[in-house]
Amino acid sequence: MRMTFRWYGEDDPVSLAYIRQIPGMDGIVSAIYDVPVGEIWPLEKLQALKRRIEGAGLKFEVVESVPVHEDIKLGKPSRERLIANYQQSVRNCAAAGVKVICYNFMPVFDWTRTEMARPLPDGSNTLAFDTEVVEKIDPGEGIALPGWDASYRPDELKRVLAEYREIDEEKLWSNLEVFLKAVIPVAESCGVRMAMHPDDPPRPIFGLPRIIKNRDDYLRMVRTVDSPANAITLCSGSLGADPANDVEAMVREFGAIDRIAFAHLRNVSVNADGSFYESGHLSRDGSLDMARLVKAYHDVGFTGYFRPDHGRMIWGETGKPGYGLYDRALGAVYLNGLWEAIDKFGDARRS
Ligand code: DNO
Repeated sequence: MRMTFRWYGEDDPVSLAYIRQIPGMDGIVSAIYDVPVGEIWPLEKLQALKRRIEGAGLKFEVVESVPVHEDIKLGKPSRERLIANYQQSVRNCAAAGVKVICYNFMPVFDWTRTEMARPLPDGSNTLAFDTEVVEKIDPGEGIALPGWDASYRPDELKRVLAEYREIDEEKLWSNLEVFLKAVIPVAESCGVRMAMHPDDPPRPIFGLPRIIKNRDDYLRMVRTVDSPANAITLCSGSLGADPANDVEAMVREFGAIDRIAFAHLRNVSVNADGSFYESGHLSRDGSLDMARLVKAYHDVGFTGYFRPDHGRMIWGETGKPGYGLYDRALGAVYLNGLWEAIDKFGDARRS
């Protein structure tokens, strides 16, 4: 297991120098943020990012994310050019030493929350999702939710949502299949693993289809193109937001066939109606047993990348919701602590 930390580039209020000081920190997860979605990530930019990160004493082997253009998900004719661009971005990432590319196939919205700073009893605040609030929203009337990709103007959002009226889950699957069949062989040939992030939360929202929500979806995905390069970003917090998902069993099943390339580890406190808030990382703080999860990774001999996922805002820190320094650093240390204890004292030891 290699411990990594997400860094949003020069605009990130958290500095590489501080990240370096987190005990056990090995690498940075980052992206090129100033290239429009669908265009090729230039090799020079990737190399400059790599130099910057390595100059701070950290590795740069994981990208999160190379975004997939909506036209690819919609299966429009322009996807041919866009997929060719994506293939070139994958090659360029590989040429810059990247080993894993995290991506997702969620229509229109990436992760969705209804609150960016819900106060918790201990004085910290955190990201939260209230099912009732989301159910009351009529996307046709505009969506005023914090945090989601604000790159759409209201009229554009209406247009893209209208385009998705034609796309049901099966259509989205067939568009994913086209994408995987084109991109995975390229990734495989240049030594990169594509790692699909689950839908967050793992259910359809705003009437849009969502197809990477649970074990069966991932099984279908990995079977679509049988290659080690067709891999998973197993995000415990996203999948754990559906109490029906047995996240530990997923780690064991997909870990055993070596299809997990990247693990996002965070805890969530989930209600029966699917509402949740992002708790501290410890097992006792949320609905997931983090020790059992880490044990499962250890048992399957996981050699990929871990990252502590979102943290709460603690100790008065302000910044990008979910991506402050302090609570994520605590998460990293906790996860490293669990790993070391299991490594030394666990019954299913592996080297
Ligand atoms: C949120 C992240 C997601 C994730 C993408 C992966 O904080 O987990 O935005 O990076 O869905 O493509």
